[in-house]
Amino acid sequence: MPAGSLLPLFGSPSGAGASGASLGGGALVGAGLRKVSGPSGAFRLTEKFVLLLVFSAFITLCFGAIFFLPDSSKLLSGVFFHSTSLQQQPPSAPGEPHAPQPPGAGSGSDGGGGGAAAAEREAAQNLARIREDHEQALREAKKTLQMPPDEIRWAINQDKSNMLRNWPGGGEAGAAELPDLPFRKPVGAVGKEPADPLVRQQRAKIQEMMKHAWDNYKRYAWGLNELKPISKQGHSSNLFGTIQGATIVDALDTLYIMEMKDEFKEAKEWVEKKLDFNVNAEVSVFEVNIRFVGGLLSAYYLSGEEVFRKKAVELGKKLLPAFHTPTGIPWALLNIKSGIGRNWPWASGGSSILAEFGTLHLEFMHLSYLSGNQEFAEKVMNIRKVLNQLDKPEGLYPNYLNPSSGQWGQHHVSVGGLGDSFYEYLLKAWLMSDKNDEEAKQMYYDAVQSIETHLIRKSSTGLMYIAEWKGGLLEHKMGHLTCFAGGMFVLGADGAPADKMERHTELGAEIARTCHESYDRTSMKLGPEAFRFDGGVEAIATRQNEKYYILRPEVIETYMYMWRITHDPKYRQWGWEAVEALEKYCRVDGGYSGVRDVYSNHQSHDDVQQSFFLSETLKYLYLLFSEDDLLPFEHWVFNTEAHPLPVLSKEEEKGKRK
Ligand code: DMJ
Repeated sequence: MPAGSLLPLFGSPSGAGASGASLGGGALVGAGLRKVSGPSGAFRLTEKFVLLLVFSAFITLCFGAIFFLPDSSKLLSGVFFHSTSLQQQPPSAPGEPHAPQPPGAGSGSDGGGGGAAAAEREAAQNLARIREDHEQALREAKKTLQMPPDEIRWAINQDKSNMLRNWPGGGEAGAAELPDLPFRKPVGAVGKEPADPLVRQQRAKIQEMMKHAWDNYKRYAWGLNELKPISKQGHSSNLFGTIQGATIVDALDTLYIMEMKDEFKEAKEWVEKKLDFNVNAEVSVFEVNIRFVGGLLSAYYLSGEEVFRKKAVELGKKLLPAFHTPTGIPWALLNIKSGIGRNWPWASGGSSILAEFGTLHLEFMHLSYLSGNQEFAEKVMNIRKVLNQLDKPEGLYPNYLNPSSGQWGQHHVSVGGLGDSFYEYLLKAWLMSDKNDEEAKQMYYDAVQSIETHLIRKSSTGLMYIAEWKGGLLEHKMGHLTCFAGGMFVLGADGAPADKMERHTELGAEIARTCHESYDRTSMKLGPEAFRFDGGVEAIATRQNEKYYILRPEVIETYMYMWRITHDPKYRQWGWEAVEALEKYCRVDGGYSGVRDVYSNHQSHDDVQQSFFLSETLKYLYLLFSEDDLLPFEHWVFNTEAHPLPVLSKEEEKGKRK
């Protein structure tokens, strides 16, 4: 809806009964105006009464709008300085026809007539404009009043977004006009050499792996999203539409912390010259956020290079139309040119996915901080509000939520795919807020309590696992993705209620052990996509389509958190086993590839070097073999793609700069 329609939207609720009744007579209002402006004549009592009603409604509308509109200056200019505002009408919303222009509007010519005639013509034109606009406003008000309340809320939100379109630093020129922001010197952006010579060597080996992955990407797929290391060409996934360069953006911070300076420099130059978001592309909002926005934010916070801030904000702004739904729960897919969103066709009843809309918080809070605009933060805080208003079955969050009705879809719950990073972001929202975001903290620990009660089980030999919940029934299966939870539990142990702290560390350690078993029970010593605890097996994949490994990081991520917090040497040992397996089965001439069956002795490669192998798997391995001074947890929180984001103080979160 165009910004010009603010008047009816805000005017109608303020005048409820009276304006509702009078607005219902749009045709009468028009007739009344014609009578007033026509040749003089006597009015009958009923006509006078109607006129009085019309005028009082109009005055009520104006006053209502003046006093209740958040930005009354807009209204004043709209109502009282009308000819100017008409000439500057905003474009209609996509798909909506342009508002009708009165004859002659915007024409600078007086038609060559004399002064008096010109003045009369102008007066008539002004009157016509006022009348047309007034009628248009009444028509829209009437339409608005007939909408169901959900749609009214949605329309109001859309109007607010339109108003905010011109926020500081956010014009069409993109982020070129971003406010000045003194660069905060990053803490622990590079660490000291490990004291132990063996660990030093191991860490150097991981750096060499990064070099192999990067050099081959550069050689065969430079500028494309990912590398096909066997066929030695580019790989494009539909997650990013026609946005290019996923591997470059995802790898930036890993290159930086590994002190691969030349590679970082060439990556930065590519971002400067080639990274382009002005494309007609339908993208996954979640994937673009965690990889591109997250990668750019981290690159900025580590290096201080303004280009990364500018690009992150530019892209963040392109994602905002995804939130134009009746509830503000974003669409999963968005065309970043048209701003049209939709959900995955396979998602339960047109739902958005918990792990997707629940994994925007960290990045969006930083976008607000870096741009000085609160809209990003408001969007994600609204998601939380919607979630808080809903009943949760047994305190659990189903994976599907309908963005139009605001109701849950199927009652499936998972700490793996479709649910995982929502829980991660609750904990990390609290940590990233310097432990001020009490609401996130409460939601996180309550959620873990329900997960523990309803999903966490032990196998007959004592392996702890997190099952999936399908409408109250448990499926005794755990995904590779779920293995990240070990790291999350131990990271959150410190903030848990006093009587639960040890339990959270124990949960982390037990999940790490189970996930290690899932690796150890394969031929390749790499973990399957999913493993089961039924039909007589434990931590083993039983279905052929669950036996693959695509270079995922979650198990190594958990080793890294467990190591940092407990310093138990077994986590480095397990991490090293993974390095050896990766070298043996996934490394090929052209980079690193996933494998189709981790239980087989014959390598069958899937021919994809995932961008998260560089951003996550190799970064977590490097951190596992580094000292704790590299990206210390008191100062940094990792997004779900392992991009480090600095902790923001209370003032910074509110947009104030230090
Ligand atoms: C990554 O893109 C992110 O970690 C995401 O949250 C889930 N899966 C992949 C890696 O497995």
